[in-house]
Amino acid sequence: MMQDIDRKPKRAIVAAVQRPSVSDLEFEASLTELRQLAKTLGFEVIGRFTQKRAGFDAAAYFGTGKREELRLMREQEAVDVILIDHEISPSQQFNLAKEVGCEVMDRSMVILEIFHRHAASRYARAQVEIARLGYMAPRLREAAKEAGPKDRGRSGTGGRSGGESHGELDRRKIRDRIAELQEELDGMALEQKTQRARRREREGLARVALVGYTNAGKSTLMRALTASEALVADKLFATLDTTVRALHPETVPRVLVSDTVGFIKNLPHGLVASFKSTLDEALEASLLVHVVDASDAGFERQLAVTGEVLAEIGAEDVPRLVVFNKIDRGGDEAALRAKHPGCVVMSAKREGDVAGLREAIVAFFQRGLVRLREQLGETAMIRPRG
Ligand SMILES: Nc1nc2c(ncn2[C@@H]2O[C@H](COP(=O)(O)OP(=O)(O)OP(=O)(O)O)[C@@H](O)[C@H]2O)c(=O)[nH]1
Ligand SMILES: [Mg+2]
Repeated sequence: MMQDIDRKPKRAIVAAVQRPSVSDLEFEASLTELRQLAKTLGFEVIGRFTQKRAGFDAAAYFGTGKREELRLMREQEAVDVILIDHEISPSQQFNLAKEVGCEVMDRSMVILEIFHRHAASRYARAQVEIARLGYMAPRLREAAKEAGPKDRGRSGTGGRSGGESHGELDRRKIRDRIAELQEELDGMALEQKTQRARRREREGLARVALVGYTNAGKSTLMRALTASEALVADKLFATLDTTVRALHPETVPRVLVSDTVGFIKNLPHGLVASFKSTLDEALEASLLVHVVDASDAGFERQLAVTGEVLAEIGAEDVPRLVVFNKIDRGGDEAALRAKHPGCVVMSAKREGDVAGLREAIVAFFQRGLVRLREQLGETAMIRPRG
């Protein structure tokens, strides 16, 4: 799709239809986020294009007149790619690209592309490939439909039987590839499960997972809490694989911390499944540390999105500690404390604050130990949830 990393950056514009139900604030926050996503992909965002409309145009997302305007803008500004801040249908995407005359990517495709570039492990790569193939399949169908019956006459290679079109062949190939990848993933998942069980036996059950919106500072906290080298970057979706390390210096009980993939609104469907398995690790935690970027104007929305995803993956009952991070950059500490009793307000850049968070985590598990000693007499272990 986009292998031209070495060439000069693609000139992109962010574009969206604002429906009446969406407030200006919400609309702008979402567009800003799309800009950040584009930046993460190395695009140069040179402008924006928006329309207020009762709904999306069924044929091509923007209304007829607006499409013409967009075509002119594309010409004048030498735009390479238009980024749409919604998930649009394959035919809307196809029609819009044809009319405007350049590549059109929707929000899902942008996110998938970032995941594709950042996936490092075999496991993450296979998950992202499945999601991408699932996204591409209906779009290839759309292109094949457009190519029409001419397509049937062309000679192909490989096991193509008589009357099968390229579109059908591609679809079959995609299905086979997805099945193959799924099998590979199942194997790896089993392996990971065994590893986790072994670790549980060896290390006990004091487990905490850092979860939250992308770029909230989870990996930064992971580094600070465990003195490890987690990848920290001012990029969206820097972390795709779950990593696990012990709290440092060591504590009683020994507490394992895992860093996890970040969340975002309108996560492509295919990726929700990937999240589920990547987050299995987190689901086994006895405590979720929900990290929120308090300095972000849209933090309330990020808080809500994370809550929704956690519910979707079945983690709503795991005890949760809400951490408002990046308070050194802004945010109203008093208001946060009043609205979210029991929360931690901090900066990952301040040693004292990190120590405070560490104490809060240890205290949680020590309370668990005391409770369990009372229940069981001597065999002191932290009880897994459920
Ligand atoms: N000023 C300030 N910056 C912070 C703080 N915590 C993290 N950052 C910065 O925020 C950016 C994102 O941090 P990460 O730790 O990579 O965020 P993450 O939540 O792991 O992000 P993903 O892996 O993309 O989901 C980095 O540039 C950090 O240096 C903080 O408390 N204050
Ligand atoms: Mg990270």
